[in-house]
Amino acid sequence: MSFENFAKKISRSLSDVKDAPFVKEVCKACSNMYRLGWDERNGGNISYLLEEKEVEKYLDTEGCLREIPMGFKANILAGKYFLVTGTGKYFKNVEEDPANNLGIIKIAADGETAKLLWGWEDGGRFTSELPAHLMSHMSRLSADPENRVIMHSHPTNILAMTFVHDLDEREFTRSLWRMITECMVVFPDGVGVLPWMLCGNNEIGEATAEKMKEFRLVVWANHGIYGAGKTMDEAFGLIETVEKAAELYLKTAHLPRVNTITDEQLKIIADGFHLKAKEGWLDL
Ligand code: 2HA
Ligand code: ZN
Repeated sequence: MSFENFAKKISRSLSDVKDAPFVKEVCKACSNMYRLGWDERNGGNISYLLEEKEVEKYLDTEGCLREIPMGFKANILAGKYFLVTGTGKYFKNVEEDPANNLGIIKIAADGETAKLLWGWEDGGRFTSELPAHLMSHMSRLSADPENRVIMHSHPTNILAMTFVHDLDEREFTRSLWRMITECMVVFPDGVGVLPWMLCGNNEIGEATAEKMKEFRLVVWANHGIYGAGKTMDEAFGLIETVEKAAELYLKTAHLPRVNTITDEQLKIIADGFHLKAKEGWLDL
């Protein structure tokens, strides 16, 4: 830290960012996701859009520990702050060591450089999936200005389902909706599905962001899922619900189907909760 920044920190008596509620939320989410078996080794990543008024309680928002090129342009995010998990970092370790496993970045005015304000103290950098995250933030913000969280992970049953189910997103969603009555309530807008693609590059980022204009959930076949939300709970809860539905699908897919939730009943659920099922996705 430069003398100037140090002086500012003293004069404004900034609190320790490790105690910030947004850092604690990400730590807790990573631990929960690890315990649920969704994030083996370095699998999974989270990005959390922070407000300046939250960040400035803890950090000098004009400071910069390092500049890290992003390799893509995110102009409309210039000046925005994100708490992001690091590349190669294990979710199981985040809670005990947030300063090495997480980072807080500010997107520079050029829209293609990340200014590191805190974290990755061992010299690390943001997740390899930053393109998919920031491009998805741009898409979700255009659909919902209050969106703040993008979350990626590898839940076992969702992944397994992509090996045995048609990847048509209408059919995939309908199979999930039928598994738990709550599914229609939680994701009436459905689930987008991408075919297998190489991860960690701008191409899959662009494809994910295109789906995120329409969906808060995007399945990556044979890889995992992305969830978006206004809060950590919303993004987590969406993935959790799809994962449970996928588990039920796999537990019953090979058995004779004696009962089901019909399309008429799916419509009754949507109407009952004043929600609208994705246009044209119910056969009525
Ligand atoms: O960060 O999950 O998709 C590890 C991954 C890549
Ligand atoms: Zn992944």
